[in-house]
Amino acid sequence: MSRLIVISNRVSRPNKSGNQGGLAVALAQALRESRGTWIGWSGEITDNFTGHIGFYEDDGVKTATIDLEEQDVDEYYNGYANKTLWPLFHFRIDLAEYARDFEGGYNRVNQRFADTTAPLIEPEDVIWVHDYHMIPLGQMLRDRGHRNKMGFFLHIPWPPTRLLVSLPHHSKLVSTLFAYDVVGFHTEEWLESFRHYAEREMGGTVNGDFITVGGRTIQAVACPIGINAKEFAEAAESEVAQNMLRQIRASLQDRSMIVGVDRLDYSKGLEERFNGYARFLKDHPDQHRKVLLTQIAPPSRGEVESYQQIRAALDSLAGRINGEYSDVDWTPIRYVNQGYPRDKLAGIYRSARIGLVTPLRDGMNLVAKEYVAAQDPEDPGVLILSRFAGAAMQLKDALLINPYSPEEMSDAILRALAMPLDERKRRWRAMMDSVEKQDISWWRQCFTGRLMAVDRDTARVEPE
Ligand code: GDG
Repeated sequence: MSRLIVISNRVSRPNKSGNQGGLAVALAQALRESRGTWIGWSGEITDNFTGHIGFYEDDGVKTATIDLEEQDVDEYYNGYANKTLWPLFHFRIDLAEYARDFEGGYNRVNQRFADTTAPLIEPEDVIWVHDYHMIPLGQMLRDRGHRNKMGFFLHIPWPPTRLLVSLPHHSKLVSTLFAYDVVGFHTEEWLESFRHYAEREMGGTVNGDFITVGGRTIQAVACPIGINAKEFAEAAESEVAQNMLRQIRASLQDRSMIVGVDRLDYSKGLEERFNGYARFLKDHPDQHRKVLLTQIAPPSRGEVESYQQIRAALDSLAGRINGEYSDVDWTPIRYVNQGYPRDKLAGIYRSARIGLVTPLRDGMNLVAKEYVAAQDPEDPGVLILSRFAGAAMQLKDALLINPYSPEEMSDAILRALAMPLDERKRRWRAMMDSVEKQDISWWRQCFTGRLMAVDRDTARVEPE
């Protein structure tokens, strides 16, 4: 078995928090089996970048991390990755900032990763690069002479060509993707947009999964990421989750709870969610006191201004809605800016009659799948899901809504609250089948299966 090298912005070390996400667990398993290494930024700042690598091995998983300079973090991470690419790839060109320094910093840090990683790579290693922070890395490794099998997976949407061309030097960035052998997306929609760009902007030709541009052929595939469904369902049965469930139920006093769980990010549609819920309260005074919304939203990317703004906007919106509708013994929104350990989170999902997942645009959205996996099969809740989440392609038995429409959200909440048990069970079973079948191991296999099968001698023409 070839050794797997995973490269992503951050690495997640097993057992450090005891609270790893599904992606980290899935990659850790593959790394353990192949005696591979996970490489990324340590999250630490250094005064002077030296290329020093911190090597660790936890629970059979090797990690190698580098520290970055403050300017690197400003320009590469907060800058190009999160002020330029993230908003643009989530269709928010109004929020995207184009600055030469950001692009320079992004390329510099990717070169730093290439320099650091290159000596660690053996000829037979298979390299798997993750996400928008690292798009040009594969090309930089090829420039250093590495002929390894290399794959890239994008965890966020691929935007329509008409939006992507607003990025200065877009073709320079996208052309670096053709250094990989396999490029993966969550859904056919994102894949289709990528193909469109390759054809229209690069003069490429598409032949099934293969795209050829300028003599280089790559495979572009859709592999929807999943969760560890079995483990999540077990977590919902755990003592910790059951205690959480009891604690929440006691506080609800027979009211139905709607739950939202999201990083505090404008792409998650939190303002629209609060407005949709407010619309429901306005439309249905008879439902007051019978329902409440618990929104868990741990802050993220707090150094980026648009994230400070969304936080302030939500603080004020939650306050306004609660001010307008609360009574002495009922508050319609419980707005919580802290995160919870996974077991507790599973209990929170399970205690909610409705999972409200309303991103304006989302590569996949794992919360939707976690909500499904955490339900009681005998009395499952209802998932209300934005049609603009990648997950909507698989979870067709959710109540699919347009998150921009407060009316649709209000109607869906009413419908979910009234939904009979047999319909809830039928919808849940269909969704759970999909979540169980296309779980996190399936996803890993979907991508690495393609990558491992690449024949480097025949599958593609080497760059000049
Ligand atoms: C990107 C893409 C794609 C959240 N709050 C807590 C907590 N979380 C966990 C959730 C879930 C994860 O964070 C969030 O995953 P999402 O998929 O919803 O969203 P992003 O963070 O934006 O992830 C997304 C994903 O990459 C994978 O490819 O699906 O489209 O944007 O697992 O549970 N976890 C804990 N406590 C919290 O309070 N423990």
